[in-house]
Amino acid sequence: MNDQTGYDATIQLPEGASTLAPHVDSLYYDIYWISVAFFVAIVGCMVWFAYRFRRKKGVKSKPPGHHTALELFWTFSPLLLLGYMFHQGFDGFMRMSIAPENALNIRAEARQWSWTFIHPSGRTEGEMTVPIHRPVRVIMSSHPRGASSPAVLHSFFVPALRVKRDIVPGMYTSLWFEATRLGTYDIYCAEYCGLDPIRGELTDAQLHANGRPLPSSGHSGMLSRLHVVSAEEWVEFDRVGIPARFNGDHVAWGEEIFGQHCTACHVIEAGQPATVGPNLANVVGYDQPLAGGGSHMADLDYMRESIREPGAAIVAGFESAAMPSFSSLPEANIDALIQYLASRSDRGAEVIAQLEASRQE
Ligand code: HEC
Ligand SMILES: [Cu+2]
Repeated sequence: MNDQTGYDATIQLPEGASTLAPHVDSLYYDIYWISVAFFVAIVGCMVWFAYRFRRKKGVKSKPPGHHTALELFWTFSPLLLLGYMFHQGFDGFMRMSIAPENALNIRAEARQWSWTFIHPSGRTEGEMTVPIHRPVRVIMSSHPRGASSPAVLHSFFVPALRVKRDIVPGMYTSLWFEATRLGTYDIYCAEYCGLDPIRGELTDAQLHANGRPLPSSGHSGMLSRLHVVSAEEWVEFDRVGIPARFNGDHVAWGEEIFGQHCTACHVIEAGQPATVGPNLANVVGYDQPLAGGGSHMADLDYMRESIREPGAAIVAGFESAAMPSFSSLPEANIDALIQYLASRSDRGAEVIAQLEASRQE
């Protein structure tokens, strides 16, 4: 699954490392060659006319009048070309804007003059790491650095991915991409976001290191890197262990996660009436009646699916309410949740054994 379809840099463009890159590049080259054709045609005619109709002794100029058909032709025929460019550009813009449903969510926080990336497990780094061949949605926001530095306009730009979008104070913006090539790529801020007033007092060593500007040099130092890694390295990178305070107790950890995300809609007390969603006591290990007839055993797969993709199987009697997807929770958190739910079921022992076994591997 790690076959790389990205490509090297050319004289004109940086390396292409995302599924969007071929689309952007082909449009770029189309526009480039259209421009070359017009340049040759227009400058060619100009040079030829300058020579052909140059001033000659004894020849008086006879300025021509209108040629309506010709004028209509050169006014309206470029519309076709412009229409093509607009269509292709808009198509690419829409592709970049609408992330697939199963995208990983990574938060990007911009400050004067640094980047913070919060990965799905909560792992927070100054550089971004993503798995190859997985759609990733970047959810971006601007933040004040401190009392003296407000939230300002920035722009997230990764040339190798061909994605760029502004980060506007007071709102979230997002884009998505799917990396197609392993490696490390530059991340820039592409919106001038200010210069530190103390800059004049800094020495060169405080402004640059290893040939790169440092954050102290202001906007131009607002640099970071994107690491595209294999699926295996990604699992290693974004692993979330059980927090130390639970001392290995997955049920207690699951109960905490349940309290954070689920109690708004679910009770988990046998005999209590259901609220928005079903009462989750005695669910694991029991057959669940489904909307539209039939039923499904609440085994480990069913439980994982119910939390990641609640729309896939709707519980009978709850057709009118919808549960949001929790697919952005890390796998370890979802498994802890399920272990907690299994501990609240008379028939949960088998699922608990499966979960414990899967952690041994
Ligand atoms: C906004 C309300 C809401 C929240 C929040 C919510 N759920 Fe649900 N849940 C529902 C509804 C409604 C259903 C029934 C419809 C369906 O099956 O999708 C449901 C169904 C389920 C089912 C299937 C139950 C069965 O009897 O088969 C499970 C398991 C579940 N939720 C677990 C969770 C967990 C775990 C969380 C917290 C991470 C959670 N839910 C958060 C509303 C919610
Ligand atoms: Cu910036």
